[in-house]
Amino acid sequence: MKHYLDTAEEAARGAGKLLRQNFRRQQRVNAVAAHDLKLEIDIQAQELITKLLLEEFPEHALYGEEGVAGDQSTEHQWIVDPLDGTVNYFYGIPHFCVSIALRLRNEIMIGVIYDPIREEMWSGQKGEVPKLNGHPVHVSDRADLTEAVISVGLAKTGETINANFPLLQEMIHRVRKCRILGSAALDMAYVACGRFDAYIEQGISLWDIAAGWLLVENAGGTVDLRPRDDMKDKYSIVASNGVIDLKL
Ligand code: LIP
Repeated sequence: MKHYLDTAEEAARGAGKLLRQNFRRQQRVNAVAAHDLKLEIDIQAQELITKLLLEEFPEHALYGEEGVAGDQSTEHQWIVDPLDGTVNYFYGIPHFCVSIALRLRNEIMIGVIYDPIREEMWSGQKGEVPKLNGHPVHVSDRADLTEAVISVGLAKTGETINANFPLLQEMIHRVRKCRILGSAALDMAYVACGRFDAYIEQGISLWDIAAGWLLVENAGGTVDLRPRDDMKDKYSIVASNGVIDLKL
């Protein structure tokens, strides 16, 4: 597992360096939607990660936001979001990351999230306390909802905004603060190290939260992930420190 983790960190650093070097430069936009953008650099970052991981592990497969590589039925599948927080990146907002997870059969075994601007690397393997830049992290122990700071994601379509907005309206009166920062993977990393007490979002993709799922659970928190019947390949997620009751 250690070799998988080291290689995942190396791939995250490589993609992170590419994103940092091109940050706040002219970006090639491949697709525009009302609440989302697709950038060429998303694809370049995923190509770099795919090269670094599948050259080291040719028998593995990769499932990413920008496409798949290898036989998806194989036991080892890397789940990758090469640039989580794409809209932040395009607008020069320094809140985005690289997210890499390894699924073995049906279990997430490795999780790495790298913020190349703050140079923060969260990494962990199943059964071990995850680390932030080499230091063990743990979820917060805040149980009182009125004192909580939570993150709410609105996702990226009119449909998902309509699904998430009532939750935001409800929670904003129950907690101290709600934050909408635009990167699910960093939201999960922030729950894992106790910066947020919880993160909720409807209509999220597996690549946005797979690495964070492992980090939050191994840092003492809980993750409730449910497939959405009404949205293809989308999930609803409630990630928390495990002691707070969001009363959802
Ligand atoms: C983003 C997620 C975020 C969500 C955004 C978008 P992307 O992922 O991390 O939580 O609210 O709509 O889905 O598209 O930047 O990889």
